[in-house]
This record gives sequence, C-alpha cells and structure tokens, in this order.
Amino acid sequence: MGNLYLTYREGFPQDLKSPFLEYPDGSLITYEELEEQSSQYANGFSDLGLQPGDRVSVQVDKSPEVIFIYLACLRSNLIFHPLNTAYKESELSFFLDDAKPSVFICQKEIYENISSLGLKKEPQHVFTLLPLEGESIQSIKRKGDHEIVDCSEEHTAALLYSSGTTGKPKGIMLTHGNIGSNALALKEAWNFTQEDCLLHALPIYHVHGLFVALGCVFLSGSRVLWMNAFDADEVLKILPKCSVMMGVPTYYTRLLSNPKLNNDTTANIRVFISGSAPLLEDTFNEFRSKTGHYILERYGMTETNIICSNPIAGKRKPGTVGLPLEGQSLRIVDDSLNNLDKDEIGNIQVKGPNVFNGYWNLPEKTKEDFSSDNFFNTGDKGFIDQDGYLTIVGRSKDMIISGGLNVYPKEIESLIDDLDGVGESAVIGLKDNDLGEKVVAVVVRQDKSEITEDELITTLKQDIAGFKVPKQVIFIDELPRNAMGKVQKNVLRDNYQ
Ligand code: MCA
Repeated sequence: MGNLYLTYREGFPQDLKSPFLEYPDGSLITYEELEEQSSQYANGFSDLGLQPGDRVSVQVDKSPEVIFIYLACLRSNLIFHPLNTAYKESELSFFLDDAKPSVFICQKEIYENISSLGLKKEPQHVFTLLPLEGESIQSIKRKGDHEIVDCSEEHTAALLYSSGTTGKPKGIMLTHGNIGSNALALKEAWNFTQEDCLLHALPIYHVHGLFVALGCVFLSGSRVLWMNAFDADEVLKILPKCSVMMGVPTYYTRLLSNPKLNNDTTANIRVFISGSAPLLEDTFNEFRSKTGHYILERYGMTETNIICSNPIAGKRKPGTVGLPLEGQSLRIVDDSLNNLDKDEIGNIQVKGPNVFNGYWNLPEKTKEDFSSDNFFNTGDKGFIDQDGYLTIVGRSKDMIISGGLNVYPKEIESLIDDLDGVGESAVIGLKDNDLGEKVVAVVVRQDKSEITEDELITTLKQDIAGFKVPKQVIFIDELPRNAMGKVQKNVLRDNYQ
C-alpha cells in the first residue's frame, strides 16, 4: 500500500458521477467532484510551496470542504492536522506551536485574532474556510491535473493530539498504512458495499468520524447522508434513507429518549455501530426492544484506530467490544508482561498495521508506551472470554470519557489548583445518563475563600474547551488520601455517585 488516496480511489464507484455525499435536502456531491476538488486544493498547496511532510492544521466547523482538504493533503503527502472547534486560544496555541503547520485554516474569530496566538499570517499561511470571512483557503484552488505524490505506507498522513495523564498533549502520528489497513479491515468486517448509505452526524476532527466512517464509504464507493451535527429529531427524519449509522453511545441514548424511535423509523438500517465510549448494556437492551436492532459495539483509540468489533454475522455480546480485527494481535498481560489466560483481567496490548508510528517529536515517550516486542500498551484493562471476545473493565490511565470525548483529570486539576481561593482539587467522572460520564470537580477551598461553583466554571470556560469544563463542583474540607498520600478517587466516586 502506498499513498492512501490511491487506496481510497480503488474503492470509488466506476461511474464517478455516483453520489458521494447527500445533504438532507437532496443536494449532492459526486465522486467526480471529490476528485476534482481535492485535486484543485492539492494544486493550490503546491503553488504555496508546501513540501511533503508539511502540516496543514484545520479548525473549522464540519463541512465537506474539509474532506476535500484532507484528501488534498493525502494526494500531496502533506500531514493533515484536524482540531476540535471547541479548543480555546491557549489550547490552540500549544497545538500550533507543537505541530508548526505551514497552513492553518480557522474560523473567522480566530483569523481576526491570529497575532494573539503568536502566529503571523506569513510565513505561515493562515486562511479562513469560508469566503468573506477573511482570506479563504478556497482561493488557492487551481484547476488542472494533479499528479498524486508517491509515498510509502510509512509516511505520516495525519497528526491527532491526545492529552496525557501527565504533561502536555502528544501528537499521534498516523500513517497512510495505519489508516488504510484499518479502513480495509472495517469495510470487510462490516460488509460495506456500494449499496450502503451511512448516516454521518459525527464530527470530522477525530478518528471515528474521519477515518472510520469515511474510510468505509470511500473503500466501498457508497455514500454518506451528511449532517453538520447530531440532532435526534433530524436523525430520525433521515434514518429511513440510510442503511448504516455510526455514533457514540450518547447518540443512542438520545435517540432512545425520542418518542419517534421505533421499528418503522429504523426498518431500513442494516447495522447501528457504536464506539468511542462504553455502551451500557441497558442501552443495548432498550434499543433492541424498541427497534429490534442489536447495536454493534466496537473498540478503538486514536493511537490504534479500531482494534475490536462485535460481528456483523454472529453473536453481538452486550458489554463486550467483540473480536480483534483481521491482521491484528491482541493480548492481555500482567504488569511483568506475562500472557494471561482467558477470563483473566490484565493490561490490553495490541500490535498490527493499524498501530500509530509514534508521538510527534517525542521518541522517548513513544518508547515508554511500547513493550520490548513492539506491542502498544493501550492503558486499558480487560479480559478475553472463552469465545475470544474482549471486555474492557477499566482504564489504567485516569481518563474520563464524556460524550465520546476524552478528558484528562490532571489537566483540569492543574487549572483549578491555580485559581485564587482554591487549595486543591480532584477531578472525577461520575455516571451521566446523557454523556455516559460527566466531569465533576471536588474542590477544597483555601482558608477564608468563598469561591463559588459558578465562578469556578465561568473562569474555566474562558480557558478550556467546554467539554472539559466540570458540569458540577463539589466543595469539601479535605480530600480523602491513602497511607501514601495519594488522593482516593474511588472513594470520591463512591461518595458522590
Ligand atoms: C459538547 N458539550 C459537552 C460535550 N460536547 N460536554 C461534555 N461532553 C461532551 N462530549 C458541551 C458544550 O461545551 C456546551 O456547553 C454544551 O455541551 C452544548 O454544546 P453542543 O455542541 O451543542 O453539544 P451537543 O450537540 O450536545 O454535543 C454532544 C455530543 C458531541 C453530540 C455528544 O460531543 C459529539 O458529537 N461527540 C462525539 C465525539 C466523537 O466523535 N468522539 C470520537 C473520538 P455550554 O452550553 O456550557 O457551553 S474517539 C475516537 O475517534 C476513537 C478512535 C474511537 O474509538 O472512536
């Protein structure tokens, strides 16, 4: 496998006039336009003087234009670097400083304040996505054939950041081969064909909406029904036109709360797929009894793409994430790297063409997360049952998953601890019917401080993405600690659940 664009293109329908993307109002983008638009952007990048390996950072609302730009990056062997639109200035400054993009495409508000991010419009090229909002990236497009740049499967295609338990976020380098091999395995595992129509309501700055969802579509020459964001009422209106839906568990709990969800509205769907956060057995069972559908749960992470999936044909076991995908080795080991038997709980490790190529500019950190025989340590704990299905029982990394987005308590605690009036804090995840887990801060005030929940939340909202801001603040006199002085988060979780 060489350039991922060529792999995708092999899956495009023979008749390029077939639809790739359909809006709810029926308007279409064809595969021919996808080829043409991505080629025009690729020409534009070359006119700007970009060289293979240069980064293109993108922080804009969901739009098909972003897909053209992603494909243009692949064609030109540039590194695509998508960013969650929720990130605030200080978060963004870090990502841009670390990734050092040659092109940054952003929203109007950021474009107008670009100097406050320490960025200059030159030599970096800063663009808006939309015309009339500044200098639009659309102005770089140039017609004419574009020759796809030759590259190996080991070249980095995308850079996605994850926060860490300690320190700053790390850039995860995903190669052409990582993304392509995983998309091919998923297309097979989930039986995608040209007849499929995928309901696409996910954001496209994460592996889930970008590589998993679109990868299956490109490789099967099928099409997406496009929604700019998830809205349960809208989804239920267009579900009858679709055959597959992918989402985080929150999508399914929101659909379940909608009276229009029933056998009829879901009759055309061949499979509902869930990932990015644990799907509760209650959600699985309730969905089955309301619609007759068994949600297919799968498991992945940014570093590895998708690792396991419940089967299309065969038993979908609630509470499990299914069987390893074709071409991957999965093992459960103890802390001394001894292989554990079936049903024994241990560390989940994985090896395969899907596993990332290392952290951006952090070779030492990369080494820490791989075993001597090159298995990646996911940081999750689980066991494999007698049928080979994986169950995840916990995360050894102290992470919260809220509505499918990862939140690292350490990052939030550091910010809270720096606030005037705060002595110390512990950030935990508590069960939440909508988000799966919600971020909650347990805070010890400094002597005489009268800092309130509102003040704390309002201050944090200025500095960090909204999904990381605690939904609730609980004030206590002292954090519970064990004999070693470590905060006992399990005690806090038990007390406040
Ligand atoms: C938005 N808000 C949230 C979240 N999203 N709070 C906690 N957790 C969240 N996930 C807050 C906003 O800051 C805002 O707060 C308020 O909710 C309303 O914002 P809005 O954008 O309208 O929210 P929403 O439409 O209700 O969004 C919730 C959502 C969304 C639909 C669950 O977060 C979502 O689409 N999540 C999917 C994420 C995803 O694709 N994850 C894949 C990554 P305020 O009102 O206070 O300002 S993981 C991955 O890729 C791996 C590989 C995998 O396995 O898939």
